[in-house]
Amino acid sequence: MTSSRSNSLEPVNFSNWRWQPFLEHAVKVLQQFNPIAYPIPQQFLEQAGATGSKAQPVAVHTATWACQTEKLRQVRAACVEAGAAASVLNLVINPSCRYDLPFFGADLVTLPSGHLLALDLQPVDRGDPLHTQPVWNRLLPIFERWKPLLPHGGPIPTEAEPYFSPAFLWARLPLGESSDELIKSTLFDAFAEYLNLYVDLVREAQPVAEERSRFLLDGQRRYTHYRAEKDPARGMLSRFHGAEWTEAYIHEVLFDLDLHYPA
Ligand code: DBV
Repeated sequence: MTSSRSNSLEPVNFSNWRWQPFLEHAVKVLQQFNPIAYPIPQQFLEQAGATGSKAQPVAVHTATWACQTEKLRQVRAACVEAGAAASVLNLVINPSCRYDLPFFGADLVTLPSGHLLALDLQPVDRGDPLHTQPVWNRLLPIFERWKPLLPHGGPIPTEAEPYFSPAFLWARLPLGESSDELIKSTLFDAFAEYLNLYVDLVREAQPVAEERSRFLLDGQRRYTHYRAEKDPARGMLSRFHGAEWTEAYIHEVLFDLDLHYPA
């Protein structure tokens, strides 16, 4: 359980949360960019709920960590802790459209049915080699080293393909001690390497011209609309916190680009 959080830069701190070291690592690595808090309404900074049965309710806590920097429009982590029912870290780094950068996306999900692990530097416009090649040339060798160490997660919808890179690291693991080990060692190291490359790209990025920036914004919109529309967490979050809270969380916090760049 968190003590009451007053702003989005305060680290989320659930006791015994599987993903705590991952979030803490990301927060630490981002310090070099002098982040400031990203405004998050109190009901989304932390929210308590319940799942399970009336007779045996399971407490649920959902919290948001978020920051912004000159080159990163919004960095946000959706954190869910619900004991055996669910444990999630969904981290998305949304770059400013003034910089030719991909998104960083991590979806680390533990459910009673197993672990679902997704890591990628996701393109803003997959069809533009000027945007993708400089990233993929550096990301693919990293992907090739980790891919054989994690069991593949199976097919993803073809309509989702434009939003992923060919270095999408995607795994499903059963619950159990050997998966716990794999997550703590292999997955953590893969996460750190993907993030490390992303941070290098951010450091190197130079502002783009106005026209390029409009092109990048268009791609960011397509990605954001897709993620908001297809958010796989919608069902789970609605069970935990209600449909109204969940829709507001998705559109006003998790995928909020349109609020800041109205069409
Ligand atoms: N996913 C989110 C947010 C979550 C979240 C904001 C707050 O975008 C959790 C939580 N993802 C979440 C949950 C599930 C998934 C599944 C709870 C399980 C849904 C269920 O089984 O009920 C990657 N995540 C998935 C799936 C994919 C991804 C492909 C499986 C979808 C399916 O089986 O229908 N999400 C996808 C992805 C990124 C991402 C690649 C970025 C790297 O964030």
